[in-house]
Amino acid sequence: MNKKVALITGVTGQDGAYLAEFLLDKGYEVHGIKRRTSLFNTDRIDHLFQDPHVSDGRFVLHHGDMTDSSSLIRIIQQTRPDEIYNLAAQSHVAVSFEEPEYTANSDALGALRVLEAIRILGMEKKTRFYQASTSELYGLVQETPQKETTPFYPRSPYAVAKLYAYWITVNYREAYGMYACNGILFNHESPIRGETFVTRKITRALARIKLGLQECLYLGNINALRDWGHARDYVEMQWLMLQQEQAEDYVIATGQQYSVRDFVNAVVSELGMSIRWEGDGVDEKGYDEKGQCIVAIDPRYFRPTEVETLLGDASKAKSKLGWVPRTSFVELVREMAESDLKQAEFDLKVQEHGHKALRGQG
Ligand code: NDP
Ligand code: GDR
Repeated sequence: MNKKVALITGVTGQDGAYLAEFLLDKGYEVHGIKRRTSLFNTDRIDHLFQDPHVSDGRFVLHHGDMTDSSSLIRIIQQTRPDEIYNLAAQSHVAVSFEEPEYTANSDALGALRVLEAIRILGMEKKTRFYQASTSELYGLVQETPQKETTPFYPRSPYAVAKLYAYWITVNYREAYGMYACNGILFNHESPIRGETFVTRKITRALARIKLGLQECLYLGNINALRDWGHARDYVEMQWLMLQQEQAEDYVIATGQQYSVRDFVNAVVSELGMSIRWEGDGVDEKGYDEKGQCIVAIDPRYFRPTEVETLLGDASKAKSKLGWVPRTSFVELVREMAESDLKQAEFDLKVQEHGHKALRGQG
């Protein structure tokens, strides 16, 4: 049997890296789209790359951009994928308030461009399409927990753009009989999560504070509640959704909810530190055992409209796909904290001895 071909947009991101690894393990030929940047942006996938000069590599990268139809059409025409995973997006909710038009272009129209490319190339019956939809669609929640039938109420330019992408995916499925589906994924994290999302910001900063590399961590709304899972578990479901007889949309979540403050407390305890919270609202602060302020609120991180609470009900994925999340909240926190502590130890050595002193230390 010929090996299956997958194309991943957003392959350089957190999910793209885990998904590429997962599909390569399954024997796929994997193509990824990366955009041109002035510095390398492939750190997360460098270990998967094989030099085309020395192997016939099953992992191939192409330059393209979600805002550029012609590049998308060319890549899909060249690679003729059996499965497309549309993960590329300006994925930061707070940034979407600063760059709403660009966010709509890449996140909403980007999905349309990929779907149209499949149609223009006459590949509607060959190519299956996965859209990275999000729990942010629920925004101002209308029902708890949230499931596939819960009404949407987006609260940011990011979520509004993703709402368009959600519905255009449904529309192409219904209008053209395409196998196209939405994974409505709740927050998922990992040691390779972007450093400005709250979980990674916390593990990175607290590890640095522990080693004396940083004094304080500034956060926004620490009362926000989220349903946090592990990215490694969630990409398996992205693949499973494309292996069914019929294309359908699925919620993926752990069904457990914690606040940002709970996440801070869990990381503090994982790192063997302690924290004492004092004060209210913007004046609330967290102190360590020596009385040093290690967490404070900076209102600059508040969002014009906030999503206060999200909690998912993944019963449909459990019963129809047999999917269950494997990693617990505590295990997720531990993996992220350990990884950032190692990085902080490395940074400390460099600060104390310079790069030369590290030579030969591996
Ligand atoms: P990341 O921000 O880590 O990765 C986003 C990827 O999209 C990166 O590879 C980025 O490239 C790429 N990208 C951004 N803009 C463009 C563009 N204009 N053209 C081409 N590529 C572009 O996100 P995640 O991996 O965390 O998330 C993957 C997808 O899932 C996103 O669509 C996100 O919105 C969605 N999602 C994520 C959830 C989560 O909790 N992680 C939950 C629900 C949905 P570069 O590396 O160059 O920046
Ligand atoms: P989110 O993730 O907006 O849910 O979107 P993020 O980690 O950015 O925020 C989660 C919650 O934490 C609060 N918060 C802070 N957030 C950040 N980034 N920085 C802070 O300093 C801070 N302090 C408090 C936020 O206000 C929010 O309530 C993520 C992205 O991956 C999306 O692409 C994805 O669709 C959703 O998850 C599901």
